[in-house]
Amino acid sequence: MSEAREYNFDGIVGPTHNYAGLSLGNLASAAHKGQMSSPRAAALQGLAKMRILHSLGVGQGVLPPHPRPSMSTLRRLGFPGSPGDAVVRLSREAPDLLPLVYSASAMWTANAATVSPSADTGDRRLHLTPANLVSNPHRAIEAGHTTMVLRAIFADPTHFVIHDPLPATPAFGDEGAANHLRVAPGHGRRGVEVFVFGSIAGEPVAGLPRRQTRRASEAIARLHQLEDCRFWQQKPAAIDAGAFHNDVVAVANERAVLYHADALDPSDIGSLPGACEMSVEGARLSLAEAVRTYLFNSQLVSVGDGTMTLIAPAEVEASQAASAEVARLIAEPDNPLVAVRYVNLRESMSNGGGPACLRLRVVLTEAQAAALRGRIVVDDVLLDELEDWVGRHYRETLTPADLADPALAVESLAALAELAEVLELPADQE
Ligand code: SUG
Repeated sequence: MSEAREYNFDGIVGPTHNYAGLSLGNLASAAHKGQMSSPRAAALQGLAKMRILHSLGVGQGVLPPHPRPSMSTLRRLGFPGSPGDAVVRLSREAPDLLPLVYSASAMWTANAATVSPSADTGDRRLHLTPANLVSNPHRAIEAGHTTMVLRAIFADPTHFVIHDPLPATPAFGDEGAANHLRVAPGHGRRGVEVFVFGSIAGEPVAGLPRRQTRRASEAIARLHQLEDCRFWQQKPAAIDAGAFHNDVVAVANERAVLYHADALDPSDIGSLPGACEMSVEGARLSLAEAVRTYLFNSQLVSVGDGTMTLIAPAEVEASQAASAEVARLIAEPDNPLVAVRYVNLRESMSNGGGPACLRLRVVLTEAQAAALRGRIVVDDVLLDELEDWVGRHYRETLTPADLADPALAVESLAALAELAEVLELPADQE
C-alpha cells in the first residue's frame, strides 16, 4: 500500500465558461454576474496549473468538460431538434435558462464526487460517489454525466466502485470532495475521513444556503465502508461569510490540516490522531479576507522529500495579510510546509473556483493507476496537445448575450467531440 500516490484530476475549463451569477452564497459568482469572460484564457490558466503540479512530481489527471449546451437538459425541458435549433427556441421562449444549459461549472471537479482510497474502505477497493449537487440547477445537471465519465475511467470492478449519486433531494444535498478532508500518516496509509456539513437534512435556515447535509455524508460513509470517519458541522458564520464549501476555509494533506479558526472547531482538529495543525486566527486574517483571497482553497501537496508545497491563488500574493500568513507558516519549523507557488486562475476565481476547486484528489496504488482507462494522466505531450486544442476551438471572449448565438452550440459540441478522441474516452452519450 505504501506505494500509493495522489493524483489530482483537474476539470478542463469548457469552451462556454461564462459569468452568469448563478450561485447564491458564492460571493465571487455574484460579483461578476454579467461580465465578459475569456474561455480561452480560463482553459489555459487551468492547464498552466496542471503543468506546475506535474513538474513538481504530483500525479496529474484531467476530466473533460461536460458537453454544453446540455442537450439532455434541453430535451427534458421540451426543446428537441438540432443543438442550434433548440438553443434558438430556448432563447426565444425562456432566455433565462440559457446560462443553465451552457454553464461550464463541471470544471470544479472538487464537486464531482467524494473519493475514499482503498486504504480506508472495508473491501479495500477505491470508492467514489458522484455528487448530486442539488443546491443549484446548473450544477445538478452535472451528476449524470459525471457518473458516466467516472465509470468510463474507473471501469475495473476489481479496483473501483462507482456508486450512484444520492437521491436528488435537499435532504441529501451533496457537493462531493469540497466538504471532505482526509487525514492520514501517508497517502497510502489508513486515514480518518472527515465530512463537514452545513445542515442535518436540508432544513430551512436564515442566512446563505447550506449545501452539504449530514444525512448525505453519513450515507456516503456507509456506502464507502469507512472504518474511521467523523462528521463536523461547519460554523454557520463561515458559510454566511461566503464559505459555501468547506474547501474555502480548510485543506488537508497527509497529516497536515490548514484551516481558518473561525470556520472549524480547533478541538475537533485536535482530536484527529497525529494531525499537524496549521491554524490561522481571525485576528491575523479575517474570514472576509480569507474568502476574498481563497488562501485555504490552495492545494497543499507532498513533493516527495517529506515536505509540502502550497499552490496558492495570485490573489493571496497580492494580499498583505494573506501572503504574510503563508510566509509565517513556511517559516514555522513544526509543519511540513516549505514552499509556495502562486498561480493565476483569475477566470475561475471570478466564479468562486480556486486551485483546490479545480481538482478531484484520488489516491491510487500502482495497480489501480495501471487500471485507469483513457488517456487522462498528463505528461508534457498531452498538455501541449490540450493547449493546441484550446487554441483552435475556444473563443477569446464571451458575454451572456453570446449564449443565444446558435454558432456557439455547434462550436462547443464539436470541440468536445474532438477532445473525446484525444483523451480516448467514449464520445458524449448525452
Ligand atoms: O458551485 N461556481 C461554483 C464554484 C465551485 C467551487 N468549488 C469548490 N469550492 N470546491 C459553485 O458555486 C458559478 C457559475 C456562475 O455563476 O456562472 C459557480 O457555479
